[in-house]
Amino acid sequence: MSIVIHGSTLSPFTRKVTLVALEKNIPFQSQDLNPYSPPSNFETMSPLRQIPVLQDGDYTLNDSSAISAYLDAAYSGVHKALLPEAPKARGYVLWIEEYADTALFQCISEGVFRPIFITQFFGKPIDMATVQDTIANRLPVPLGYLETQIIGKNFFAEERLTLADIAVYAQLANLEHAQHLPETSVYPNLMAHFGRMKSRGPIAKLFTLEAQYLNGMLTQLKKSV
Ligand SMILES: N[C@@H](CCC(=O)N[C@@H](CS)C(=O)NCC(=O)O)C(=O)O
Repeated sequence: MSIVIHGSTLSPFTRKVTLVALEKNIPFQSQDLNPYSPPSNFETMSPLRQIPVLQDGDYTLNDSSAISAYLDAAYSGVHKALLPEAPKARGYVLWIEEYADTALFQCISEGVFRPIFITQFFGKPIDMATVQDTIANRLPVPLGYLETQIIGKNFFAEERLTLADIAVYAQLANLEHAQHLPETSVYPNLMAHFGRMKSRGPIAKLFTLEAQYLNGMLTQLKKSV
C-alpha cells in the first residue's frame, strides 16, 4: 500500500483526509504523528509543522485541502468525485470547505476541544469558562451560517456527497466527542445533516475508533492522577 496519512486521530484535518480516502475507497495506512511531540524530520515533512501529511509513494503533500484535491484528482475513474466539475458548484464546495476549516475550526478547537481535552492531557484543569463563552457567543455565528446553507438540502452541493459535507462533518465531530453537539431545535437542518453523515458506514466506523481512542486516553489520564 503506497498511501500513508500521517496525522492524529482526533485532528479534524486528519479526519477530513481520512474520510476522503475512505469515501473514495482508496487503500491507505494511518501513521500517528503528534505535531506537539514530532519526529526530528518534521519540518522537512511539513514546512508549516502541521498535520496531516500525505505520502503517496515518493510524493509528499501537506495541508488537508491540497491533499483532498490531490486524492480526488489522482483517484478518479471508479472512485467517486468529491469535487464537482461544474465551476459554480466547485467554487461553492471549496468555499464551504474553507469556511468549516477556518470558522468552525477556530471556535471548536480553540474554544471547546482544547479547553476540555488538551488541557487535561497537559495536566491542567478543564477550562469551562472558555467552553461556555464559545458556545454562547462564538459558535452561533458559524453554526447559524451553515444552517442557512443546508436548509432544504440533504447535501451542500449537487445533491450528493462532496468535500463540503466531509469538511463540515470533520469539524463538528469534535463537538460530539466533547459532548457539546449543538441543539437540534436551534440548528435542525445542520444537525440533521450531521446525523446523516455520521450514519454513513465509513464515517460511523471511524467515529467509533476515535471514541475508543479518546476513552483510552482519558482512562490512562485517570490512572496517572
Ligand atoms: N490548513 C491546515 C491546518 C492543519 C492544522 O491546523 N493542523 C493542526 C492539528 S488539527 C496542527 O498541526 N497544529 C499544530 C500547529 O499548528 O502547531 C490543513 O488544512 O491541513
